[in-house]
Amino acid sequence: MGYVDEIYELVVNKNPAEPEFHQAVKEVLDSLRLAVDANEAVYRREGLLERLTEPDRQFKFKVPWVDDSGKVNVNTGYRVQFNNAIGPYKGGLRLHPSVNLGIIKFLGFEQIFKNSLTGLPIGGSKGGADFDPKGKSDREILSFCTSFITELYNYIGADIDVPAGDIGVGAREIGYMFGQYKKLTHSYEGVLTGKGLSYGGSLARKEATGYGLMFLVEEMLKCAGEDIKGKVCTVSGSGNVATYAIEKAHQLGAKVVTCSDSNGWVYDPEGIDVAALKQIKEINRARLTEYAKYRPKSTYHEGRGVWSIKCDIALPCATQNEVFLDDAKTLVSNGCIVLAEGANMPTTLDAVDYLLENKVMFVPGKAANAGGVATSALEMTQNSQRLNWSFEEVESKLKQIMVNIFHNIDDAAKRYDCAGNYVVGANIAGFEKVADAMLAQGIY
Ligand code: NDP
Ligand code: 2IT
Repeated sequence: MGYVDEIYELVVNKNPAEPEFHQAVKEVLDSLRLAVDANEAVYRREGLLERLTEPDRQFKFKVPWVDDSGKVNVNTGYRVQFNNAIGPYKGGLRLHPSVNLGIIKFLGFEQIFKNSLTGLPIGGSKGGADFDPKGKSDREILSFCTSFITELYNYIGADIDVPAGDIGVGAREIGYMFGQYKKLTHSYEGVLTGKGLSYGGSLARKEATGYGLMFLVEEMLKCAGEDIKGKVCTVSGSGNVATYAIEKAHQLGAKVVTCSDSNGWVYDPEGIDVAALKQIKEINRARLTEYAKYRPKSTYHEGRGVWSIKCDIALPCATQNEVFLDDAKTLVSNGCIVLAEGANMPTTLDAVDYLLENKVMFVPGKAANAGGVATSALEMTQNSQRLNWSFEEVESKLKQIMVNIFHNIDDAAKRYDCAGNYVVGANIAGFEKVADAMLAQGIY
């Protein structure tokens, strides 16, 4: 058995009941095959893949908090510090009832390669809790966030591990955590990113993941001799990534006709109204069922269905495993030419294979959604310098980073005779720098 197959088997045996973690590791290891084969003797001797697939450390902790009726509730918090070969640990926090250790590990593992692809000095980590923010009052969110960070603050720091947002965590949650961190440490440091603009946040961080996704897609299409202008896009999700992907897609002249939440989806043939979406999601914190009030020509459908709509470009921006093989078949038969992952691992492995076989330009999340964490790293730089850059300055740096990512993954794929396979390209390009840094730093 080859080295990568041995390591995959080891990971599955050591971490049973963590299917999302297995899936993420399988995707990476399968694409590293060629790069690993070329250096197998050294990598085996140095235990490189064993070290890469085992988190440096993982924390699991109790998060007691008080609801508005006065009752005490208890959730489970996690932080997995996966790898800091190229910089301090960096990665988001997810608050969703589905969160468990395996999900946090898959996200932390992906983050290693994503962060490497940004070209910036950040290692990989992820955290969160099985807390459901839906329907909670501001005071309940405050109670939860205060308790969560009161434990987590022991393990993080501006040069140690810098959390940020993910599903269920935006500027409100980051603000509550930052306030409590300050109180506990008597310090004012850039320990979290995605902060509000009045206390150290970066302009364009809120927009960065969705904008970055579209900058990468624009560049990829340009290199393929296509124009993003006039293309029809389908988007899933209606949170941070989805909203700003739609906004930038429209600015670039494409038209997005769908969005969704975990209950249902909207089809708006004239193009999603971003102002209405922001009002519903960011201000009212309401459900997409409200969208038709703003746009009478749109339709709302219960359940799943975004991928049944004919499109040129599919942009899953909700959560993991939301594009299945059947969806991939529908997308291909409808003439879709691009699927770029705004979310982390939204496409199942068999669906990815099908898209690649059918020559759809498929860009994995670790490349396509890296604009969020890249801009977090720019926020860290601004905090260290005690400076704030303008929106235009941050956005232009973000665009350059996404253009560079596309060319790096494209080149890496070509180097290994896999032109157009951006899964191979992204994994190899992300891996090379981390492997080099790990080997240079001895055994840890
Ligand atoms: P938000 O919480 O802002 O939005 C999440 C959206 O996805 C909501 O519309 C939500 O619907 C939907 N969703 C979440 N879970 C499910 C589910 N199990 N089934 C169906 N729909 C679901 O999160 P973000 O926009 O920040 O994150 C979206 C994705 O992008 C995630 O995969 C995240 O890891 C990834 N990502 C985020 C980055 C960031 O900077 N925020 C950076 C890079 C990647 P509902 O409201 O009904 O729950
Ligand atoms: O998945 C991700 O890259 C994020 N949720 C953003 C992480 C960050 O540190 O900005």
